[in-house]
Amino acid sequence: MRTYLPPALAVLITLCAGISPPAPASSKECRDLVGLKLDHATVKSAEPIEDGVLHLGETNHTPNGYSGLPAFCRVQGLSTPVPGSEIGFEVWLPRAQNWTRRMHMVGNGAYSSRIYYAQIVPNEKLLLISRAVVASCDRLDGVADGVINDPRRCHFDLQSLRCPKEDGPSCLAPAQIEAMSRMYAGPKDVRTKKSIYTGYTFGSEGVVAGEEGESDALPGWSAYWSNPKRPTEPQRADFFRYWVFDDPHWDWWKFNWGSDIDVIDHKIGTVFNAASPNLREFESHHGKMIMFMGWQDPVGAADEAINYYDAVEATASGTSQAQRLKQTQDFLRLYMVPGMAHCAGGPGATHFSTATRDSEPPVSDAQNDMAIALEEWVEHGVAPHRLIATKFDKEHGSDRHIVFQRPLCVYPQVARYQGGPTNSASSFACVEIQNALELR
Ligand SMILES: [Ca+2]
Repeated sequence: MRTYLPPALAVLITLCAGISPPAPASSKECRDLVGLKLDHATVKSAEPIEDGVLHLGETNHTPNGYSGLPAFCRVQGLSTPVPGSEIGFEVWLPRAQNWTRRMHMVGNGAYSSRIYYAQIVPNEKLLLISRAVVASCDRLDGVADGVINDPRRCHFDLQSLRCPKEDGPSCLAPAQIEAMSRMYAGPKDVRTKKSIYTGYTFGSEGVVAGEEGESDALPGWSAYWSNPKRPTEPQRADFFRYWVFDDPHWDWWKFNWGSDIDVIDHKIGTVFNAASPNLREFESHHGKMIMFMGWQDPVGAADEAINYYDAVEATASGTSQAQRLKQTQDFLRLYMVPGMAHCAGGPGATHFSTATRDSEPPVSDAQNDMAIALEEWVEHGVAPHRLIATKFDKEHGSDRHIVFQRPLCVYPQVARYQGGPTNSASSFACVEIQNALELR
């Protein structure tokens, strides 16, 4: 019996030999885990979920509950590996006889180390820009579906939205154009002019999930780079205020895009940065990894996934680029997902994995479910190739319907429309980008 578990909890780990206690067989054994002796960790609660129905209550969880789960023991605890630490965790333990001997982990959203612009561009204008960008670049891929298949080919001219005279609701003032341009370009070190982080893609500004006038389900930059509760400062200024500079009176306006970057790297970079392209130890243990990234991600810039993948490839020993690509693809494959925002959602086909939130596919097999594709790769040596992603008319519910499907292609391949019904993945091929000109 499969014990795949739904996403959306902060940390979710099914049983793993070596790091977890034996799976409980009864409700009493489950509850008794509260007294379990662990090094540097305490089990705060252990609740048997016998009927497979989990209520998460009136919280920010979406949805606020799950049903149809296998019986399991829900364990919540606190880990304190070093003095002063306080790391909450949750473990779902399946019945021992049902355990597949697979571990499934879900991490919570990382604390991003980025300074961002003040709300110089109002939220409604971000949507205005996104709509204009999509209108400009949607058809570059041959299909008018509200999705920019490859934003690298989109070169929207912000000046086309420039206000003829004074600032207004349907145009951009010069300062707003300047702010937007900087977001697309990414921050540079003021001393060396070198890139600190890649820029954001066209289409990530305000993720447009509906027609104009309808409510847009996803906020884009407005949820991450500006703070609706404190509009005079960026969303995560407290990260720098307390974690980096340890100063409640720290003034984010005085951030220095040079020396302060050094302070960040020195003080917390060694703890927070997960950017090393050296995966040789992982590879040597026959590890397999699938990465995916939404092309419209407003949190992490989409190109950063490609940059990381390319950096890993550059560490391969092959003497030709083709050799290095093959060596890398033997254990690491990247899928760029058109029209997807941060990990899920967006105007594109974004349902392709039970291993992440809001992405449950319509079919449970290795072509529709990236999690199963990974299992096939690890357990049977069958590497994933073209996968299928699905766009539903709504995110949840048994009455949802498929709107269209698209192939997900192994980077550096991209999907290309070949003709035929545009709602069918079979109308698209995964092709190589012939040369850099195609990206212009
Ligand atoms: Ca399109």
